[in-house]
Amino acid sequence: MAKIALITGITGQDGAVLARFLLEKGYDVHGLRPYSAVPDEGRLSDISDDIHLHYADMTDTSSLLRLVETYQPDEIYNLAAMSHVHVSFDMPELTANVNALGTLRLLEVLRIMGPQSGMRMYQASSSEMFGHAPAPQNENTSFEPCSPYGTSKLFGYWSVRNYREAYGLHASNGILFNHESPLRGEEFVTRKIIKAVCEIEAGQRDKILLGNLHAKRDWGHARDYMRGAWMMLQQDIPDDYVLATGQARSVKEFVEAAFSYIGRRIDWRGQGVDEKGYDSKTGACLVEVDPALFRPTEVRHLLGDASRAKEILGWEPEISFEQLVEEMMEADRVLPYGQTTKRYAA
Ligand code: NAP
Ligand code: F7E
Repeated sequence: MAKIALITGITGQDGAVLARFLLEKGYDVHGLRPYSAVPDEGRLSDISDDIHLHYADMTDTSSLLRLVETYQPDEIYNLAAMSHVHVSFDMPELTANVNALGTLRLLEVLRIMGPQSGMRMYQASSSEMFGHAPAPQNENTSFEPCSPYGTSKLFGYWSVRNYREAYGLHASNGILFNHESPLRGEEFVTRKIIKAVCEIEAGQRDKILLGNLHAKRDWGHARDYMRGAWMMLQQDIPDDYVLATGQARSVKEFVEAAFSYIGRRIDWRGQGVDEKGYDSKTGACLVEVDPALFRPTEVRHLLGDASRAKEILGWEPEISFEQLVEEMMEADRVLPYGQTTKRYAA
């Protein structure tokens, strides 16, 4: 019989990637669909006939309980979150309600179902929990979160560990470093850069405005990371694992990689808010800093050490940084008649 998976956050980047991965493995995939006046199932449009979406919300315990009781999933992937770090400073209470209490609500549902139900849960924990902790970071690094998003995720992380110990639940934390894909939301820096570079190439805009150009992130591919999340739930013993590539690059380096794909080189001049990126051939200004995009506190350097996942799960990333940039550029590149070159298939 097909295994049943329930994905919270199925309409997000990771949910859409994981749903495709699980369908390929023969799972019966169910997803939680929060109510919104304008439902956005864009990322799921090509698999909408193959999955089951149900109205439920991480802030509504009874909706979660009803779903889990009705469909008795073998595996639950808790990916739902208010996931934008900058926005979390503007909406800290909502962030905590969805990310922290939402995880607790789901754990309570699993506690009610009991360990004998055999249900397994994956919790989408984040490298943002490391915050100011020096790089490289692994499972033994102390957490020093510096955003409402980071603190909310840390509550979820510790709740998973506590419920695992207290009630014998099979629940695991994946501490995932940044991972991207063509399905990444446009408000995150990689997709924002990629889209802007494609529009500059097509003559639809002149420049891109960015915040902190010097922050460093360990960027991997969502497909590799969702495979890793699934691998965690195939283990007999639940545990916590870092997934990362072990390579960090600055926002500037990501900008350079995206422009290099369309054959343009960037020369940087100036400092701080006056730092600008110029086309090395034409001298046109292509990148400027907008201080409104700075965060009140910023995680400067994330660099993951995933050796534990490699040793115990046998997980390693398969998609390189260059392949990631190429895939994102190909998906967003604008043809003269206004269509993208390729449709993304996960
Ligand atoms: P995402 O694209 O922002 O997706 C978040 C999902 O959560 C969306 O489906 C969203 O639904 C849903 N959601 C938000 N509030 C909800 C609520 N109250 N009830 C039910 N669903 C709700 O995020 P992602 O990049 O796929 O990330 C997936 C998870 O991994 C998140 O928990 C994120 O915090 C975590 N994470 C991500 C990364 C990364 O680099 N991508 C790294 C570490 C951890 P709508 O579409 O309707 O808004
Ligand atoms: O920012 C800098 C920004 O918003 C990356 C989420 O998936 O990964 C993600 O969080 C860096 C930061 O991702 C802009 O200040 C500069 O240093 O793409 P981001 P994030 O904050 O790292 C973690 C692991 C998660 O768990 C989160 O859910 O880029 N940056 N200029 C900018 N960032 C944005 N968004 N926009 C800019 O214009």
